[in-house]
Amino acid sequence: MAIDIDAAKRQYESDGFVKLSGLLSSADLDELNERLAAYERDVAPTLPAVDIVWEKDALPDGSRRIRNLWRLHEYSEFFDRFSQRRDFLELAAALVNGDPVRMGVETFSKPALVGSIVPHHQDNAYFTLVPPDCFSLWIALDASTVENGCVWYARGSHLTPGLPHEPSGVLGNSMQASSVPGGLDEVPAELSPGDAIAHHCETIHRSEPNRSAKSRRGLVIVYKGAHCRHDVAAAARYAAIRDAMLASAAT
Ligand SMILES: O=C(O)CCC(=O)C(=O)O
Repeated sequence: MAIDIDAAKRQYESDGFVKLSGLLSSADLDELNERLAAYERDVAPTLPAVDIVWEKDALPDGSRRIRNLWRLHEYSEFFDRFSQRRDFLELAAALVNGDPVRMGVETFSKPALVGSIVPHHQDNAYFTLVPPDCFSLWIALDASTVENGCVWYARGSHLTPGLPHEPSGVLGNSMQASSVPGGLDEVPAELSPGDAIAHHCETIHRSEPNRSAKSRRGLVIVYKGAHCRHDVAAAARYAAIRDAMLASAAT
């Protein structure tokens, strides 16, 4: 689908997120599903612990499912290329107000029965970028519904940036907002496979556990402006929380 960039930017700036229905063709989607299956089979077993997160709970047969994969572009030429498609970079240039840089490629899988919660957070608590000209393109690989734990976005919350965050105890999302403003206008992002949401890095969002029999997988590509810099103190605070979480997961 050709993206109407002007309309998307208007909605993104007012709400902090915008839905891009039918972003991927069914051929794109088939290829992504095949590549991801191959990645989980061939690459995942070789990844260092920092680049893969497993669901804490096991399935009834004792097997475990992957929750997150980080930095897929560093291990796969396909995901590196896919995430820098011309149409994605054109959208990114408009939303980051400058030259776009693809920052990361990751998955947020919420496996059937055992998919875990993502607590309220703003992504920039992790990214620590100044100015916060950065967004995530969350692409649905499965139908994403309230029942299987779709993402909920708080409309307009990107206009209250920089909420304090604290350790969450959740593997894969080491931080959560310490408190959230009252009266959030939360909207569930129900998506069909191939739809996507672009969300600003200061938009408060969260998702519920998946206790349903249907998996809910998202491929997430993060873009920032080349002009963004790190807030060094915020980056050090996040690194300390992340490292403590990794150390406790390893014990
Ligand atoms: O997929 C989810 O449930 C959460 C995604 C998320 O937090 C993100 O893309 O920043």
